[in-house]
Amino acid sequence: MKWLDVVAEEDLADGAAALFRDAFGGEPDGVWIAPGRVNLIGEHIDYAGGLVLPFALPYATAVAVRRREDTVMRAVSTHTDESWTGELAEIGPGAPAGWSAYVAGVAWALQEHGIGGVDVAVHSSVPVGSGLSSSAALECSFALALSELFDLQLDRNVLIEASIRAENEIAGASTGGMDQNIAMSAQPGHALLLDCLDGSTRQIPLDLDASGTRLLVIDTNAPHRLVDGQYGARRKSLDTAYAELGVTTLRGLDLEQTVSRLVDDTLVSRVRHVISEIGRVEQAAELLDRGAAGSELGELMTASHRSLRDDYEVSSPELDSAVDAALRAGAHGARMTGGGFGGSAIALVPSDIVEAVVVEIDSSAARAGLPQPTFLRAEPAGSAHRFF
Ligand code: GAF
Repeated sequence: MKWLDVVAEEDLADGAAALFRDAFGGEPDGVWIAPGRVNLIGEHIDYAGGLVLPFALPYATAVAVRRREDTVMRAVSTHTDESWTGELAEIGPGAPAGWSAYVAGVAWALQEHGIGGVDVAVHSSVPVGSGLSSSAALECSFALALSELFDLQLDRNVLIEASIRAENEIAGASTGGMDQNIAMSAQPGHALLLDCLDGSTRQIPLDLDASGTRLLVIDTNAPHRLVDGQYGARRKSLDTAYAELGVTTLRGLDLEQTVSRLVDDTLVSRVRHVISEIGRVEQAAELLDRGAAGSELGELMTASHRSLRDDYEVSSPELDSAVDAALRAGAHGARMTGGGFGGSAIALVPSDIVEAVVVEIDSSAARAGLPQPTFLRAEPAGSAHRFF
């Protein structure tokens, strides 16, 4: 069984600072850290004005950053030999491409607030391409770094918006904003109920121990891609549904009445997912308010997965295998988490059967000839901050 160890913040920061010295010489001005996330429930509805319930993971990204006297930006990472050097003024949609779009994009989005050139070195324990929000962890750690280094005095909401613009406009991933919100707003021991219609948030205690449960994160090691056409296609299908229904959001609409007004079967399925998923998040939040993170929450998670698999069609054989195996082995519930099409699943598991569930997921993947999954620990962690 493959487990991914949590890396202590000090070691993450050391890794970023060591790379900084190697690549650029001298010391960084500081190191900033932001977390990856899982979403407990409320999937593919942030861009539809829905409710989502993510929490931050103890896996995170560190950026070591130093101001420059000019308008050049240089970016390096321990994850790849691919580095980037460019002028701030050269940054725009599609330029640069690849991983550096996420940092360059943040600099681009904050330029109007008065930033100059920087050198940045990245080191992360969030697995890349696993649907655990490595991109938002990178954007948000760097956005906070720029804000503090250039004394921009910006509210976190402005940094969230800048991070979203970096991802949407420069990296070309039309994502919805949940990931940047949780990276900037997470509190240890809590999930964040985020209302994507009005932007309001509520911290909800997530005490898994008190419910005798553990949340297992299963990285299927099947890479997920948000910049290919499928994610954008789901967003477009909702736009078509809004136009046919004459609405700007599906929030608050009655499921049966709404789908009866649609002709196209695919649109019916997409809309059914969105409206039913919003209802499941409301129920999940009520359960957590009562401190009940057990079997009822698990049932909602499994229903969410079925809806994502059958109605929204964003699951994959690897995700379905992990979810089915977890349920067979006695998990209270399981679902894909994040954008889907590969990536990660989560399972809510009675504490005393974690090992049995892990074994069943692992051996099911092997029997089906799928990649061996990696298991991660999921205690709700805190938000982006300066390490030194
Ligand atoms: C990705 C996106 F970045 C989020 O905005 C969200 O839409 C999620 O997929 C699906 O819920 O993580």
